[in-house]
Amino acid sequence: MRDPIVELTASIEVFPPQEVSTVSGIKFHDRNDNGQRDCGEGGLQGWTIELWDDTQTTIIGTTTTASDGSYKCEGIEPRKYIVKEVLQNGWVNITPKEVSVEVIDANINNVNFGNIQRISTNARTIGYWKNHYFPFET
Ligand SMILES: [Ca+2]
Repeated sequence: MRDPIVELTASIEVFPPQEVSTVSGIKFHDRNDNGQRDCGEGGLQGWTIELWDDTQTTIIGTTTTASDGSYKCEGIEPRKYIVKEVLQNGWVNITPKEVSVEVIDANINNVNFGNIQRISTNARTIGYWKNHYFPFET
């Protein structure tokens, strides 16, 4: 074997691509006040959904629900987030207003928010009374 005339060496650093993911869900009118989306419970359009960092000091972004109530926060980096709904006047949240999610290497779906409409301070929708039997429950 011959000796090389010139010996070349090189190093290449390869970084993994920055993973980006999606957090999505549905905002729906929880007409029967059970915290779940049932048949016939439509989406709520035009509601603001906020994406915060997990310390809730920095807002990462906002989006608005579409006509079917869906929303999607795309292109986010892996970390923990808080997803919040912004309540509108006359509505009350049935599901938690804030949901903590940890994006690792996959999309997070089904971060859903259910709301009912209040007619007055103590009023509930007809659906509420189908599921709650006064005076046995408070
Ligand atoms: Ca429901």
